[in-house]
Amino acid sequence: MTDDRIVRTHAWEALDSRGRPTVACSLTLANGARGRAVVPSGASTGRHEALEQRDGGARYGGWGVSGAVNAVNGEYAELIQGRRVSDRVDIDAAVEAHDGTQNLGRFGSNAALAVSLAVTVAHAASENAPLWSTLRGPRRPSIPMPMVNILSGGAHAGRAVDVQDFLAVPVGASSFTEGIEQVSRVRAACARLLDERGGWSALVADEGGLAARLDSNEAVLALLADGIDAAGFGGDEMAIALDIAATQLVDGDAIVLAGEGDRLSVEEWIGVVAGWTQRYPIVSIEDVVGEDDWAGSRAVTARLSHAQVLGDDHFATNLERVRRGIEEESANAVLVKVNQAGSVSRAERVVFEAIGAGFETVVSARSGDTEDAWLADLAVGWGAGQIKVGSTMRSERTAKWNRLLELESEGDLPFAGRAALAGQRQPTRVEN
Ligand code: 2PG
Ligand code: MG
Repeated sequence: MTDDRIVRTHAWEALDSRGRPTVACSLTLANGARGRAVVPSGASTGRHEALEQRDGGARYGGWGVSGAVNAVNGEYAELIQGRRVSDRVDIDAAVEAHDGTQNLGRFGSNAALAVSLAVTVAHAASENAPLWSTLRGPRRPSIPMPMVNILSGGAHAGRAVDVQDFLAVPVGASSFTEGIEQVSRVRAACARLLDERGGWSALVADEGGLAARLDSNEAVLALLADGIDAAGFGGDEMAIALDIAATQLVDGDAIVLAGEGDRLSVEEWIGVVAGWTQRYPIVSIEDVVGEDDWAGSRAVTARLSHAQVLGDDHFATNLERVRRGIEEESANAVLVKVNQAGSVSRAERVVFEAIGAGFETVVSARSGDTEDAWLADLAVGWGAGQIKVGSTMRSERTAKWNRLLELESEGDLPFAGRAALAGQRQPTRVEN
């Protein structure tokens, strides 16, 4: 084995797709290999996520990360100097121990993750192997099924409507390449319909989707279903996924739909969402109730288990929460975000645990993301089955799609296909 010890660590403040600072890190190894990675950041962040460090003060409106960058260049550079990147799990553990807090908030999860990602990338470079092939997963590597944002509301679109993400899933596609082409036709059809219905398709939300300023959540859902029809697809070819991001809608015991002037009990709200799943070809639904509403989450899973019931803020890529969710059946799938976990190996453990228990996994980008494409390789290498990155435009989104297109074009990896979704049902649209 060539000498894969770390000889130089260098971090700097870069910008994410929202123009906010984020941590970037580059490592150089004794054998000359390098690894470089940039960390993403969310908008609708959960309470149980690992904690980013932000500077506060006047620079960048308080969003600066110079403190986290200094931690990497100081504390962490010293800690990892001379360590072998092939011991990446041990390096993650050493960084976590050095921070000493569960949420990595002392030096910042953005600092810890920058190191973890750069080590993972440097390891692949040192092996002269593609990143995906150097990862360990519970299943064989595969090209994931994409879940693609078409219309946005919530925290990603100035609360145009309450529901955060309206996504298309190309369930009939026989390859990733075919699926992305099909979804891009759906987006174009939805853009035309949005203009006809009083929206403005030139307004693009945080993840490259259409900012959906319509009268109600259901009006947006209906627009997506109509766009799928207009693009020529049936419900068995192109299905819908929703991310409600309901933690953002919780007020005490109620769910508040500000756009519609409605205040509902959790039970009433679950009834509304269940109605949608009957009228529209919805195959996956994320964070229907608040992140800590375990009883509500169990009720959602019991009622909607014909679909994939996905926990994002609810699990926060946290092993303990995922274990409890498996035990209590508070979902049947886990959204996996490495920056919620704070390290690649923590996220990896969540993927193992979830798949081992018969849950499915969706590897996800953040609303604040970058041109870096490591996420695509993580999803492939872990055999996660599904990936959610945003829409089919804006380079921080297409960087990941483009990496998957590249990997599929090489011809060695199978496409996970619709079998990757939990809670399989035949999606159909019911006319009222
Ligand atoms: C989500 C993500 C990505 P954010 O809620 O699933 O869409 O959003 O990164 O803002 O948490
Ligand atoms: Mg979410």
